[in-house]
Amino acid sequence: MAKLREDFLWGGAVAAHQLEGGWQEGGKGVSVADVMTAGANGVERTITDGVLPGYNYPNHDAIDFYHHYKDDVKLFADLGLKAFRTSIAWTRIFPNGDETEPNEAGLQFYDDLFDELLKNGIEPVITLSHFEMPYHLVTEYGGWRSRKVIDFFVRFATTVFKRYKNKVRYWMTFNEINNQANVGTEFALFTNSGVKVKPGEDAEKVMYQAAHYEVVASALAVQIGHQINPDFQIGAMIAMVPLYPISPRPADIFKAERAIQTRYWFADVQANGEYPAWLTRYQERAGFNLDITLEDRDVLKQGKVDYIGFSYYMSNTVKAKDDEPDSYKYEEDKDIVRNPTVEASEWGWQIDPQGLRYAMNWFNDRYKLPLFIVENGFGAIDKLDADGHVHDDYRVNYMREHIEQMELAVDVDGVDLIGYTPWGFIDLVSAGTGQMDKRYGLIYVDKNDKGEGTLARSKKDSFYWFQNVIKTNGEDL
Ligand code: P53
Repeated sequence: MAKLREDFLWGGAVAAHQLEGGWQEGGKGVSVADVMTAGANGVERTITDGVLPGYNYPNHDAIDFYHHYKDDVKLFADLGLKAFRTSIAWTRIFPNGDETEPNEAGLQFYDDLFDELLKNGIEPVITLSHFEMPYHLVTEYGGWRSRKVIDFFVRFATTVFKRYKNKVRYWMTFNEINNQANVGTEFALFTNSGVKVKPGEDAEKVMYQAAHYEVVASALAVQIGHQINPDFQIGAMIAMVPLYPISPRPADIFKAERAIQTRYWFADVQANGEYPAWLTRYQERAGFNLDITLEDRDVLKQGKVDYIGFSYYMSNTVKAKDDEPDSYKYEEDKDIVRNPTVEASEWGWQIDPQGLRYAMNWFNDRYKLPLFIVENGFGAIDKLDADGHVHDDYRVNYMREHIEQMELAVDVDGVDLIGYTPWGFIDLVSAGTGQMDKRYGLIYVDKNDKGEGTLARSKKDSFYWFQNVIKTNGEDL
């Protein structure tokens, strides 16, 4: 089967704050990830007011990639990776976010890392903002509530586009920009936008404003990036969780449609260059009175993305309330119901390989842009055998079934796919829970939730399996 592109980017994905550590090395500033404590399965992470004594902040040291990257890149080359997706920690380049001059030590770190990757035949794929904006921008400007942050982001983007214009070709602006559609929990708005909702505030209104400034900033970055290097491919990055109706009842079907619109309008704006009609009406009717200017609308039109990067882990299912308002409002924390036809992981993430093929067709029909699967994977508690090895057949099964569906979407459905970079292919800190023991890796890292361990790296069974998948360009699964 397969029929993937000859230059298909088999890779692996991580984010700076989840693996680098070195939170104060090389002049790095404090990021939003640095003020989030370790949670647990079912226990949310706490967002503290700055870095306080007595708390466990797992991102501070993470897996210390900052000091291990040379050896780690050798392992990545051994795995056969053609691409390595990471982010540039904004706080290494602009420690507070609002400086006018960048921090040279931070820029040099990524020069060294990218050189090491390229020397090993691995192409860096870069996310500009992956849940790690400078914390100073939160305390001084309220995060993306402020229009000023557009300028700070654009300065950051311009700086790294110029510096790495001959080393990086594939970029993404904001990681999972659409997570914040879920305004019912504090996690997404804080990690996406550095926004804390105040008592009495309408979280939805705050989200729509912050997200608007982000899509404008993203469109500006696309325009500027193309001026700096016309070969740049600059993508959106969307957390794709297909939303199915629980039944064929028309109200459930329409509820699912509204849920999809609510979660994916971000991609509509980034790919089509304009807001969808339903959302403009929704915002007007709600009386949000947002700061969206004619000039902004023009920027959006001129800054459409080149491709859609997306993560895919699971699907969800929704059910209409008995008394839906005319707007058919979708509230992610309330409207999701268990899908009885699929299994779920220990964290309740519903396993649905076919949903990946569905998602690829959906994106393709809607945007007609190349796709890039920049995250997929299975979080699990791994057990070491007597010899210290991890036999993770459950992870191999998950990846095999997803890659099969991915190949059907390419081969049978004609989707144009750039690459596949499984998430956390080296164990790292979980974004959602701050755990180390929720592992996605093909490479094991000896560190546990308490922070104990030697940090030694070792290959799991899935490493050897994926090595062969890459070697055969997806023919041998
Ligand atoms: P963790 C929610 C739903 C889907 C993807 O997630 C998500 C989240 C946020 O938790 O995040 C992405 O570590 C994200 C990564 C993250 C990965 O998925 O919570 O881009 O930073 O680590 C897996 O298990």
